[in-house]
Amino acid sequence: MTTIKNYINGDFQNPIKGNWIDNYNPSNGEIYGQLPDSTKEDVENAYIAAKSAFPSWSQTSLEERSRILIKISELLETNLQRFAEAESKDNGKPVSLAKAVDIPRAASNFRFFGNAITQFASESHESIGQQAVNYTLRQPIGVVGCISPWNLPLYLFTWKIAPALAAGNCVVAKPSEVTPLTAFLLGDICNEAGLPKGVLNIVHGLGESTGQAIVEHPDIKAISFTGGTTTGAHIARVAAPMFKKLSLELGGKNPNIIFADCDYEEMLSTTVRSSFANQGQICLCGSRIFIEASIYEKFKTDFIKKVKALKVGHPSESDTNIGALVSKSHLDKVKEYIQIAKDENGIVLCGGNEVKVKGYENGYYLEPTVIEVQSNDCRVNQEEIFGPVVTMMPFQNEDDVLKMANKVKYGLSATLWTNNLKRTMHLTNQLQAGIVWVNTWMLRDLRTPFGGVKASGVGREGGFEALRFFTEAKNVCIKY
Ligand code: TXE
Repeated sequence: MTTIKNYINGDFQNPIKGNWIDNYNPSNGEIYGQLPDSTKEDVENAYIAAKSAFPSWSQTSLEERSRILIKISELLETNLQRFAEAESKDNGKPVSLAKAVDIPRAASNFRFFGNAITQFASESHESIGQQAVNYTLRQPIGVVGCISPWNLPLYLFTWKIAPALAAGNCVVAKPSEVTPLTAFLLGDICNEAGLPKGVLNIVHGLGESTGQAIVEHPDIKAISFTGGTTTGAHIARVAAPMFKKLSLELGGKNPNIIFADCDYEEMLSTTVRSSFANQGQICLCGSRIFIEASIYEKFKTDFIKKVKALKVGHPSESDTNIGALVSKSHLDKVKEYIQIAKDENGIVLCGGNEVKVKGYENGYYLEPTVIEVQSNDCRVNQEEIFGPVVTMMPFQNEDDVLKMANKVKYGLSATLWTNNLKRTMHLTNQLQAGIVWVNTWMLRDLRTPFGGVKASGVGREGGFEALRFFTEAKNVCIKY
């Protein structure tokens, strides 16, 4: 059994009240360990450690901060296999995916912000004729809270922690209680890299107790959250009256718009990936596919053939394309949406069934599922399913598809397949999203702003946007 502990002030600690939560392995449905059911007392201890470490860390030179963050990055790379296996065991994703994406990106997050902080500058303004000069200080906030979800556990956990630390803050962080393992393993890496005690503190537990305690803590001045829209709205209600800085990266229901003039084979292979990568548990997945009517039947035939060739299997198998969903409750939620689609006259073109993987019959496996829908207004086109399920329907022209793409409460990302420049400029300008990919998907440059509009959240992560979020700007005006 793997016992996960809180990482507070550089040490591993049991929850003060002595309560624990079972930790499941999605690939076989078995309990493989436990994690702390931390309370506000544990959060207070983490806050005290962070507060004590802040004066020194905030005055640590940029070169030293950079050195330590890059060292963490290097240690994650050295421990790639161990972290990838841990991530897969906790989340159900294929080890191959964790090795290729999750852990390398966690390492990149630390390396990127270890470098970015040495280039992060602010501006000055000379008040001509006033004998005055202004300069802007961008000072660290103090103790900040980072709360992350279960779909890309270490990837998203470090996407918040790295800029927070780089900017000179100290952190109280909570990973999802569903996937705590790699966050737990990160503690040793931080100690080995020489991160001073108390600069990063990781408290495990449930959202409504441990997470809530972080959000409502009066002296944790900023909250960076990634997770569901409902939870994001709740956090905003708690934090807003406390005037905390908030970064909310929430859900998505992203359109994948395919015109007949696209590079067809590139589009087809990428669309399989954008539909089912990570079992469809990425808020950036293109879960609503819109195909120009002239190629609709051809696409339907070709796409279904490729989807049927995907292998649902144990995450440890090198040829597994689709691993286990993250939990029994999530599997049931996704299955419920497939039933809703049928009730709304959707046609399940392929998939839709649970899979019993030999030897792992209690694991949470589901076939990749494609549903042909009659209207964009149906529930499976309006609500986030967050599983290996996509819908598809034809469109007649640009105006038709733009209306449908934007007619949803979310606005995170969009994908557009066309070689027509005028169409590209028009649609990318009009799509209601924070990220628009043209003739690609999930191509990420960490310098770019990351986040959504509407119900997909508030604020942007990435690049200098993240460093601005984790600092307070102060204008100093000197008359001479
Ligand atoms: O979210 P939850 P999940 C979205 C994705 C999906 C969801 C999946 O689209 O909707 O997140 O993640 C903690 N106070 N994105 O189900 O339940 C909880 O313990 C404080 C969008 O995990 O919101 C966990 O650590 N914290 C994103 C975290 O919040 C609370 C990418 C998320 O849990 C809390 C990834 C509370 N009251 C997923 N309740 C993007 N846009 O990048 C829960 N938590």
